[in-house]
Amino acid sequence: MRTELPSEHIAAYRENGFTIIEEFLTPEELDEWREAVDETVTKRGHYRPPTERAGEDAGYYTRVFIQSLNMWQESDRIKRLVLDPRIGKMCCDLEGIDGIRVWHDQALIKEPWGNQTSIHLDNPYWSFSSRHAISIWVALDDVTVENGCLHFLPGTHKTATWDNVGIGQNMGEIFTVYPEWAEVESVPGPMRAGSCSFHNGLLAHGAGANMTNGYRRAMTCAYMPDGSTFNGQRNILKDEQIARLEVGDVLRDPAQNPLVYPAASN
Ligand SMILES: O=C(O)CCC(=O)C(=O)O
Ligand SMILES: [Fe+2]
Repeated sequence: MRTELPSEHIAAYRENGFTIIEEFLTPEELDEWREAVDETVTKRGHYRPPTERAGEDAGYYTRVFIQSLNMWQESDRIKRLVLDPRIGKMCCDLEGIDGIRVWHDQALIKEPWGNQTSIHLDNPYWSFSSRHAISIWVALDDVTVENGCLHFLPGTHKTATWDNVGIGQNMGEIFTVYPEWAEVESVPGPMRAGSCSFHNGLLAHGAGANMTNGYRRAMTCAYMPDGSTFNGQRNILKDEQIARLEVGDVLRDPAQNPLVYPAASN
């Protein structure tokens, strides 16, 4: 795993809100990430044959990607990957913070001919509000402009607020809230399998449609700065968790938001 972060990378990340690390995983590590993700997505029944998919409700969102959430909670293999303190340290160094926890992991698999991921912000959906939320996005396949690579709107994390528009079917819906961003030149992030990107939780980003007959598999994890507090939004929290939380409580349940770095006792 390529964990060193030259200071230019850190500076560019803070300026642009994202950075790409080529050849992040070794070929052996890439095999493990692919197998661990495929194993859990298959076990959950999230992969379905195209013939089966074709017959069901062709809702737009089910055709954006297969989304498999918080796989670390049921797979020790995935847990080892997304709770790797080396990744946690990279997140902390990029964001200039001392500690980080998991918010949620997610496999995001664009199926052949999958719809686009419209431009959006991540953190306004989540149950904590922080300018230092950060996600890793690991390419498990070669990701190209043709099969739906990410596109970033550099610098938008600096002016983003928590005003949100849902991820709708219109690529540019977010510009109704942030009209000034419509002028920003987007940067595509094609990557070889095993490379990764990090992006800030308030950076505007999206992905193109998958215009190919192959899968575009990515494994992602969103991380939350240690000490973040509940903002009252449900997002992925369950009823019993919401019932125990008051707005302002620190989110530190190790079964939901384990500490990744520094790797301590939670
Ligand atoms: O993979 C995609 O299409 C979108 C990914 C994304 O929005 C994210 O990782 O925050
Ligand atoms: Fe996102």
